[in-house]
Amino acid sequence: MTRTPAERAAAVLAGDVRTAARLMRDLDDEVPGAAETMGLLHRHTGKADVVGITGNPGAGKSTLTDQLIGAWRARGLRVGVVAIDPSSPFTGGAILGDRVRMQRHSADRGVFIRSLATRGLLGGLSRSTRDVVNVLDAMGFDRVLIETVGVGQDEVDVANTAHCSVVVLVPGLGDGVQALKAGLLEIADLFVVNKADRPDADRVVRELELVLELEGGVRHGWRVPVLRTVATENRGVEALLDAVEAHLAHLRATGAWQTRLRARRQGELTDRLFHALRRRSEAAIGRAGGMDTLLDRLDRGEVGPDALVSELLDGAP
Ligand SMILES: Nc1nc2c(ncn2[C@@H]2O[C@H](COP(=O)(O)OP(=O)(O)OP(=O)(O)O)[C@@H](O)[C@H]2O)c(=O)[nH]1
Ligand SMILES: [Mg+2]
Repeated sequence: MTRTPAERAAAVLAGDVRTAARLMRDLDDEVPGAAETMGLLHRHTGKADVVGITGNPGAGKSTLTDQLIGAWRARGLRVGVVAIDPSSPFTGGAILGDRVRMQRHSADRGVFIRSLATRGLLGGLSRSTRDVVNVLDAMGFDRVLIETVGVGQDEVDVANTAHCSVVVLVPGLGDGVQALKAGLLEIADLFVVNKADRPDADRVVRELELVLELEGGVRHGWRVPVLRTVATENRGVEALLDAVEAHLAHLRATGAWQTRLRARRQGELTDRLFHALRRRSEAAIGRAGGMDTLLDRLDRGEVGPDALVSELLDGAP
């Protein structure tokens, strides 16, 4: 049963979950026609509020995500989730864990959960993530949550994709100063100290508040709050949700919401451009007889590297 891109796009817009899931996979695998379908959907994006949730492995991000889904659903909002598994793409352990953890929402048509394995490829993760976010956005989900482990570039990419970035810390693992070191202060719109049932929680909150005070703690007129949650007991979740919603309202009131959407579009465009250029380069190298042939020509002094780049890329399809 092959359908045209227009038919698939229409099905996704009508909320057909299976077609959407299939499209996400096809985009990932660069199956012909998938990009065209996404092209048709793109003008239906730019409506959802995108929320990033990041933090150390085991900080409780998935448990918190699960509770946030429940809380948003209780307020009548539809929620899409992208859970990014940073571990090996082969084990899939964490993905399975997330599926089980968020299972209670599996029969709810107002919830769509998609897990992604990170890719070794340059920009692979952010491209897949952005695709999934865009499909969920086009489908009309009110909130799209991206769960990712706080590891370097990924969390920065997610921060650039999200309207609101929630950074989860836990007592014992790291303190406020550590957050500062990790560069998390620059990306956090909200801090959550999860596992607040543990003894050191108050100290972490105080330290973090101190660091925020020293650093100003106010970004674009928004005072970055520090909240406490016990995700496993659903404690503090309503307050967290209120804070996220307050931040989103602040963004809308100040026009920053559109600025962040534009930053997301820019990331998407440059990602795709670099990806396309990489593809083009690889194809050109192939047509020229492979890397060794090119290196031989350089060795013989026939041509310099810059001239070779021009030769390879100019006029290439
Ligand atoms: N005591 C306590 N345990 C918690 C709390 N929140 C989560 N946990 C537990 O911490 C463990 C990790 O929780 P996850 O939600 O899987 O954490 P995660 O950040 O999604 O982990 P990764 O996706 O593997 O990075 C689980 O055993 C949870 O039950 C909490 O508030 N208090
Ligand atoms: Mg998780």
